[in-house]
Amino acid sequence: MVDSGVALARVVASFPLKGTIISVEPYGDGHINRTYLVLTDQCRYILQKMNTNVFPDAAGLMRNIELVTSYLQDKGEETLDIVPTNDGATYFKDPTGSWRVYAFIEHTISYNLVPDASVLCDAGAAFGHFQNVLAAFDASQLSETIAHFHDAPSRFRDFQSAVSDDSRHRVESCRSEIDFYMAHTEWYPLIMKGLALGSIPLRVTHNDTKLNNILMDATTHEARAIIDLDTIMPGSLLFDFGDSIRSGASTALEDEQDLDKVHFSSELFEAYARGYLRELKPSITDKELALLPESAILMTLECGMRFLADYLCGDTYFAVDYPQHNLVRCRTQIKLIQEMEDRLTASHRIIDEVMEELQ
Ligand code: ADP
Ligand code: GN1
Ligand code: MG
Repeated sequence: MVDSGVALARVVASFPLKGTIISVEPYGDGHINRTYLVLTDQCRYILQKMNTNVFPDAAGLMRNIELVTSYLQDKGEETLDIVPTNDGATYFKDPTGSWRVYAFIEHTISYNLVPDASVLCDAGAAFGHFQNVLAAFDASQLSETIAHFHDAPSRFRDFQSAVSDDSRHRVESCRSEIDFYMAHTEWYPLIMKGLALGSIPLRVTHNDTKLNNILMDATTHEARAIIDLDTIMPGSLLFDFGDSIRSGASTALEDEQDLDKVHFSSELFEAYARGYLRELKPSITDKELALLPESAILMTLECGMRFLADYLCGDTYFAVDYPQHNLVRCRTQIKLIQEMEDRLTASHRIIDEVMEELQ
């Protein structure tokens, strides 16, 4: 579904944008919000129709982003810059939806697929640094934008309901994928149990650390800004590490249909871990360190299960380009998980070696 030109013109006119509007075009590859690039004769902006199906409390969400971005700006970090509406609000609401505008972060590029290991090492360092900077942020100010976001046992219960409801009669088309997630139940409590017991510390985490949520400098390829701050909430560092490996240490796109091209790359895993641990070595706990390889498996399980549940429910959550899209995404995740499981011991060795190297 696209927004009409008339609706977009009215929305854009509600923000004090510099210059005359030249175009408003769909932009980027996010699965959640509807993102547009607004080009004027003076500069560019990002316009987003917030997904209020996913984030019902747009006001709370924008308040979080305002708090986090001003905190980051005070610390001298490059971050999202909210452009307030003509009335000074953080977003604009009309019958078509809830809309926000960010300054376009110029001369950057975001990757869906990592071009080489050094880029992933920089991404790891950037997310590690982000974690460090947020360590002093008072999380009690934040509202929970999505409840139970990385609660894998709760995700599994949703998945089981999607299977038993079978509302779109799709279960028969994905029996083996369903069986795969049913056979991995022992994994799901791993992080939530640690958080509940206190053996894994609760921190302020990004919670959506996939590769295209980081903007790299277009010339130097170094990380510039971490974006998509919609899910910053209390969580585990393992959520963030695991999700970055899920998306960054794959040799193919998340929706690659040819599974022969999809591999978990130990080289990329090592590169990300090296950058991440360079930043976090002083503050990561032994327990967190010991679970880094497992976190990649768990976060890939969780994401694949979410894709499959959405496929079974008729694709109401993630944006899709074709009817099997979520199933295709779920299959790439399964392939990655299988290879991560096969190489779990090697991944632990890599973490040990990286830590030794950093001594
Ligand atoms: P979603 O929640 O749907 O993933 P994002 O906020 O991640 O939406 O935005 C989608 C894409 O738009 C990003 O991956 C990035 O490429 C681009 N993008 C978002 N905000 C900016 C910005 N301020 N400057 C430049 N590019 C941006
Ligand atoms: C979504 O918003 P985006 O496209 O950066 C999703 C993540 C998934 C990811 C899978 C709020 O991320 O949790 O891991 O898709 N974000 C939300 O690609 O659900
Ligand atoms: Mg995104």
